[in-house]
This record gives sequence, structure tokens and C-alpha cells, in this order.
Amino acid sequence: MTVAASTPIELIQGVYATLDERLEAGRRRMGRPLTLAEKILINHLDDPEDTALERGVSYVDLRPDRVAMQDATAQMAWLQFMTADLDEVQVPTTTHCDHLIQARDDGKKDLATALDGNREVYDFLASVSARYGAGFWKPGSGIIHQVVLEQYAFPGGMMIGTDSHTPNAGGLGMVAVGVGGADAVDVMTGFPWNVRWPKLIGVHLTGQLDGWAAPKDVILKVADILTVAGGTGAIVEYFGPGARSLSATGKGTICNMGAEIGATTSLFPYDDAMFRYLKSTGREAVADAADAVAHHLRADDEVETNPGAFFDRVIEIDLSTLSPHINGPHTPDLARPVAELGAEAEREGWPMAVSAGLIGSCTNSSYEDITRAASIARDAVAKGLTARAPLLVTPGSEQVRATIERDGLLADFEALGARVLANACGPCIGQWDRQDMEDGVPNSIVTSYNRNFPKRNDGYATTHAFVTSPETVIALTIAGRLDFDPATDTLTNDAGEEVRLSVGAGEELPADGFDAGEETFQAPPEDGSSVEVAVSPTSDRLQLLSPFPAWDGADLADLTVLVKARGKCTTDHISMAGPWLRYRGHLENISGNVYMGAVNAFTGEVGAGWDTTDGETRPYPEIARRYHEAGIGWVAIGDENMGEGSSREHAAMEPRFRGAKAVIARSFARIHETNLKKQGVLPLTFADRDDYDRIGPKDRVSIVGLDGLTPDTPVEVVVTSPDGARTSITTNHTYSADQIEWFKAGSALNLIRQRSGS
Ligand code: MIC
Ligand code: SF4
Repeated sequence: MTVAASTPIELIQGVYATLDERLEAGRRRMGRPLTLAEKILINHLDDPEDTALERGVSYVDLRPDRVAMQDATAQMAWLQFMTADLDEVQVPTTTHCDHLIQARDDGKKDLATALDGNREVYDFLASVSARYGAGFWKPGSGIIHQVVLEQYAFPGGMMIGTDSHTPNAGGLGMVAVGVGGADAVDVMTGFPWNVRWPKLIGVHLTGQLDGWAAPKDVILKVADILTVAGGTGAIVEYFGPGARSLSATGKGTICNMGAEIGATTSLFPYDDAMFRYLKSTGREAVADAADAVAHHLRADDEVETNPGAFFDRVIEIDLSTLSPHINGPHTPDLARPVAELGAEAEREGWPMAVSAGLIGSCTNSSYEDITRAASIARDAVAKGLTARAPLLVTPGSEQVRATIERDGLLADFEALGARVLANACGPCIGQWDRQDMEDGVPNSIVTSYNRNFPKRNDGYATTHAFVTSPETVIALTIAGRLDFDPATDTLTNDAGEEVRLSVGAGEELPADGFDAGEETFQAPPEDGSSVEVAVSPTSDRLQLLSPFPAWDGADLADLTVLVKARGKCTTDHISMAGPWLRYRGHLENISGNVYMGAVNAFTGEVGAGWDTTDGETRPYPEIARRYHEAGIGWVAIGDENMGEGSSREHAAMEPRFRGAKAVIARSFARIHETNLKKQGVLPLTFADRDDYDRIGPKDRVSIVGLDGLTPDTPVEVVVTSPDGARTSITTNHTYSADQIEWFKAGSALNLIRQRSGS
């Protein structure tokens, strides 16, 4: 398979060719018209005839059209793929280098530093992609989701990506889902992708955005309504006249941040804005092909007229009355209108001064976003204003960077004193070597990113991060305060005059077309079999994997409680990013961060607990290593929405590697739960959520009756306290019959190996 720099039209035509027949069959089966998400899923079913399609219940096998992986997750995925002993990937796959570039000085210097410092990892990713027939996007090419939107996404398509913000491609009408590396490996090795048939949430958009309101505000509002767990197990489908008023990249922003409500994915119906975006990004043939089947690329008419009959829940948003929002700190669903932030910050004691403003990330770095923000910068400079806080801008892709440079927009930011960083994730993932602030100093930052968990951007727990639209970021950074509402407040300029910022004026697409910039794509050779993939046995960044042991058929008796986490325990708490991104290809080394951010439910301490071997208090990673070395099996206990946030399977592999047998929580985020299953760790949920309180620090936990593990049957957990008292509690699981085989084999990958005889 050779993978090009964009999706070949033949592949797309192949997907469109089956629409007529499959959708007709789908309507017959369901006995009703179909929503868009249902159409795309039905068209990608492995077995369209016989698969049960009960929402939130049935597990289905799907055949995605593509796989995309970013460098921080691709390393582990490729290391797993290599153990399958295949000659090439079975589905078009791309690797994107975006997460490992640290922001410090400026784009050019930072890229050079990254090329040098990460050489071994980049060489590995370039060679492994070439060896197995995958496309490789070099460092500097941009953030995976922006590149995918520009090159690979197409209306009606379906893809998976090893990053939770893969749903960004829903802005082009694609079902694009974030998964762990093991899921990607299934598809790359030719197996179908297994997922629960989703529930459907419809968001009916009417009206039109006005004033300072931006597409970002739609998702900030949806996050407010649904909260960080509200989209779990669901696809969010947007529709209505308001949807048609938004640009494709604006739609992408909304779908992107659907990850923050736990949604499986989000998407918009095909429309003129998508047609324009496809044409402008050099994909005329795709635009025409989509236009020819346009009626299949949106929900059937009845859905828009009577949505209540098709969706599990319908949310109404009138864009005309939507006010600009800003969410945070510490969680992306803590929302309020910008106008109300000042009062709340005052009440809560959040630092009122803005210490930095950051524009970019996969959520908000399109040409339109940048033109809108740049117009405000221009306006501010013309009115004699300067930014009161540092402003950092990260273009989403090389194509966006080259175009905004050509169009003079970079200069607009620079005139305001902004620094332009590399086309990469940078401060969005803790890759920010922040020079202007010390750890321990409470401060507030405003970003156009999507996540704002503590330590996420600069690694400081004392930084309060607020997420908002690029235009609000720039306004608050110019004002230097959280209690500034650009719609009503004025600022004092150099001449002592009171001036008001004008509303940003964005351009949907560049009038002169996009400038592709530097060539950053490496196509694989026709035959990659002679390419050598180097992994040095002495490397501290890459380590070949050994299979996890299979289940021995016995119950899991007398397990120690390594950690009982209280409150939020996101993947950032379980396997921190920032400096640890360095070890994403080395399971043993990265296990040095396991549960480092978890709040100990017994003591309130962060990242440390009680070591059963000698009664000492130690950091969790150290206790985990000691248990591993001593062969002590353990469990982790979690609160609500355990593993919220990212797709990183390290948050499941590290516990597995160190001897975790089960994670028992009040509830799980979808990707983390699947990642645990795939790696052979049992994810169980308390049937009675109060049973969480029954687990003490020195208890022993036994998971019994596992030889009878079957779908939909509770699992008994016996908790023995130090005085010998035993309590039996009931837990639930979501394993399907097929998935139970993953547990038995020790991991999903072991099962693939068994099946392919390697
Ligand atoms: C993130 O935004 O947290 C990341 C870094 O992109 C992750 C993936 C990762 O941990 O590598 C994600 O969102 O899946
Ligand atoms: Fe990169 Fe941030 Fe987007 Fe994750 S959310 S892919 S770290 S830009």
C-alpha cells in the first residue's frame, strides 16, 4: 500500500458507491429514516446484514477508511504493530509529528531544537512508517487534526486516530473517532474496529453568530450543558440552519472540543461551506464527488423536522443569542459568559491579571481563526494599544503558516509583540518551557485550546487556565485582565484615550488560495521490506515490547490497593504529558509517572500513598515499581469519569506493566475503559456508587468468579479489611463476548498474534 499526501479520489468513490444500497437497507432494517451518523456508520459496517444495532448496547465491527496517529501515541502503536509480524498496514495510515516540539523561543529555533533532541524518535517513526507502507508527516508539518482536515478528511468518510481530538474531521462531515493505539493496531493489521453502537445527541442550531461570538462558543456552551461526562457513548450530530451558517473549520472547532464532553465523535452534515473548503484546499474532485451524493451526506429530511423521534436527546442553540463564553479554570465544562468572568474570579480569588494569552492548538488554528484574531491585533495597534501580557501564536499547519505569512497576518501579531511558535501542539500539551513565570505563583492564562486540567500547559499547578475563542483570547490579553468584556468595556491607549476594540473580521478562506509552504510529507516506498527500523537496546526513549502474560484462569485474589483516587483522575493525572512525552516509546521509563497526579482519597496528598511492603509513604510510581518487582498484584480505585481526557494508552499500559489487575471506578471515560480492556486490565464499575467509600487503604481486594465472566453479568469483588472482616460488593463491566477473549489472552494484541500465527 502506498499512502499519498491526500486521500485518493478512488477511495472516496469506493465509499460513495455503496451508499445507495446500504442506506436503503439500513432504512428498511430500522423501519425509519436515518440520521447522518447512522448513515455513515451503516455504510462502514463490517457485516451490514446481521449486525445488531441497539444504541448503547450492541458492539459492532466497523471498517474505517483511514488511520492517523500522532508522534506521542504512534510510537507505542507502532511498537505494538511490529509484534504482529505483518509486511504492511492493511488500511491507509499516516504518522504526524506534532506533540514533541517544545515551545521556548520561536518556531524556527524550537523546531531545530526538537529535530536534534528527538532525532532517535523521529528516525524511528519515519523508518517504521516507510517499512510498513504508511505516510509520514515530518516535524513542522502541523498539528495532526489540522493536517487531516486539509488533506485526508472527506464527507461521509470514517476514520480513527490515536488522539482524542480526531473528531475535528467532523467539520468535514466525517465520522472520526479518537482511540487508543491498540485499536489502531487492530485496523492496521486488517481486523475491524470494534465499538459500541452509539447513542445519538442532536444539536439543533438556529440563527447566526453575532458580534464577539465565535464557533468556539457553541462547544463551550454545549460543554456547559452536557458536562465532561455527558457525551459518553454518544455521537453528537449538529444540524439546522445555524449549522449551515458556519465555516468548515468553525465546524471543526466545535467537533474537536466534543472530546471534552466525552463524546465518541461529533459531526456536521455536508453543505456549501464544506464544498468551498474542499475546493480551496485543492480537492476539487472530492468536492464534486461529495456534491453528487449530497443527499446521502446529511440526515434524511424527517430528522430535521422531527428530531425528537431520532435522537436520544436534543439540544437547541440559537446562535443569534449565544454570548461569548470562557470556561475554566481546571475543567473545560465550567462555563460562563465572558461578561460574567470578572465577578466570578473576584469571588473565587482567581488572579485577575492575565499572565499570558495563547492562540492556536488543533481546536483553533485555521485560516479563519487567525484572520479574525489578527484583525483585532491590527485594530489594537491602530488604536495605540499594546498587549499587556505575552501573546503566543501557534499556526495549525505549515499550509496555514505559509499562507498567513504571505498575507501579512503574522506581521500583525508581531506588531502587537506576539511570538509565533512552531506549527505544533506546544503549550497545549505542556511543551512550554515557560520563562516568564515561576512555579508556585498563582496566575491566570487564557487560551484558545480545549483542555485546561491543572499543569496542562506550563506544568505549574498554580496556573489557572481558561479556554475561549481566539478573538476573546486576544482581547483579554490586550486588556491584561479577566474582568474585561470587549463588547462593552474600553481600554486606555498610549495617548490616554478611551478606545474600544472592534469586533474581529475573519476571512473564511484565503482569497488567493492556500500556500502549501514547505514540503513536509514523506511517502512510503513502493516496497518497504528492505527498510531497517532501528530500536537501540540501550535507548532510554524506545523499547521493544514483550507480550503481557495471558490470564492463568484463576481468580484474582488478595490484591493490594495501590491508589484510590478522589475526584478528577484524568489521563493527565495517570500519565502526565509535558516532560514525560519523552518516554512515550519506552514503557518501562514512562511508568515512572504512573498515577503521579492522582489525589490520594485517604490523605488528600497528590501522587503518593502507602506502601504495603513496609508501611512507608512513597510516590505511586515507586510503589508500583516495588510491587512489580515483588510480583504483588494490585488494583486502582477511581471516582467518576476515570481516565477522562486523552486517548493515551500509556494510562492503561503503565498500570498493566506494573502489575495492575483491575481498575474499579464509579464510572469510566470511553477511551480509557477500552484501553484498559485492550491491555488486559479489568475495568469494573461499582454497582452501588457508595461502595467506593468502603475501600480502605490497607484492604485486600479479590475479584472472584472470573471463569464465569460473561457479558452483562455482574462481577463479585470481596474486600477484606486488615481486621479480617470481609464485605462482598457488586461491580459491573461492559465486556462483550469477543472482548472477554482479550482479557483471557492477556491483551487484545496477544489475540491478534494468536490469530495471525505470529
Ligand atoms: C492531548 O490533547 O491530551 C493529547 C496529547 O493530544 C492526547 C494524546 C496523547 O496523550 O498523546 C489526546 O488528546 O488524545
Ligand atoms: Fe495537540 Fe493540544 Fe490538539 Fe492534543 S489538544 S492534539 S495536544 S493541539
